[in-house]
Amino acid sequence: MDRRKLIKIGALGSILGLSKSVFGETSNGILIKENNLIDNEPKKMIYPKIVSTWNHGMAANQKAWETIKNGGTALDAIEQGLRVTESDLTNRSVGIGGMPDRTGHVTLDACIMDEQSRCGSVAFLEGIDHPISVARKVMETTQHVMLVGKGAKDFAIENGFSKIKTPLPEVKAEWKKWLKEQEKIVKQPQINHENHDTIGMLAMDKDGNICGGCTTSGWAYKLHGRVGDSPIIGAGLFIDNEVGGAVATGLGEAIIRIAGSHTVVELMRQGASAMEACKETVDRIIKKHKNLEGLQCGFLAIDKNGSVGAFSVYNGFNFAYTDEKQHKMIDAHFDRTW
Ligand code: SD4
Repeated sequence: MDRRKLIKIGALGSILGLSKSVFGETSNGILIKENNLIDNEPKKMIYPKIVSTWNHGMAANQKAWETIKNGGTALDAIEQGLRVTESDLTNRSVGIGGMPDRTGHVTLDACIMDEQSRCGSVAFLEGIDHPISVARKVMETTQHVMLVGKGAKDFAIENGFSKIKTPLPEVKAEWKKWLKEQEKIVKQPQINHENHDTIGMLAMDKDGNICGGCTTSGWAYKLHGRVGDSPIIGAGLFIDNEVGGAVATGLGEAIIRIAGSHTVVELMRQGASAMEACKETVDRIIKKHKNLEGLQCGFLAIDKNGSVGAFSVYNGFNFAYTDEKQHKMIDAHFDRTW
């Protein structure tokens, strides 16, 4: 995006009274960029920082931060951080505690990408406790990017990952209850903002290198075989270390349709801030969908200068932010309210 267009958007934002909410700078200096519209000089905020989606990001960021502080790489931080969420058996949308598809199978999706644009991914993986680590193994030890289903599971077992029986008993009981309620009526699976809880994480190290990861059990009661955006490089996650990184959460089908995370990164390449890129990508989703009922999607991004932005279709999306001085939740900006 060129300077003239930014100024145009800035002026429009002011007319609409959006300048503070969309382009303003927060007290912690995370979001940008009204000033940059004038001086066009992005602020450098390069120091280690971790961001991740939703409340469960706090515990994950904590571990990721410790990993970096103990000499780990940004990639180690991503893996270790996301493993915390995957290990939480009370989490119904990430890892083996996740909700099953409509046939009772818990199928997990995850991917990881580093500062050299190396990436690994697993999808439709069943009964393995750490999909993010399997994704890293795919990236580091194979010639491939993505393994799915039985092949991914066999690969995990060959590489020493342990098998876990899923669904967990309490999850199975919930699924059985759901099945009963359905009483053979074939409905579209419902998605709402309460069960949008995939974790996507971005980490920047002290040299400004960016890595990212994403892990989920996906849409509860999805059709058997459904894979969302989360394991798809360019949809659920994209990193280009020259430009920045982005992760997505929400209705995967809508995110895939516009190659969401890749779109965010490409907009940053054209000069948009992390915040502007997330907003414009959400705008694109809104434009492509006639019916936005229940269609929540959110993007979280970090640009090469270390600026962070997050934007969602509806209110309610938030993210965990961690650096040397702060460890806290921040609400994303949004287009509309529920
Ligand atoms: C999916 N994007 O499988 C995931 C779900 C999600 O927060 O992000 N929930 O479509």
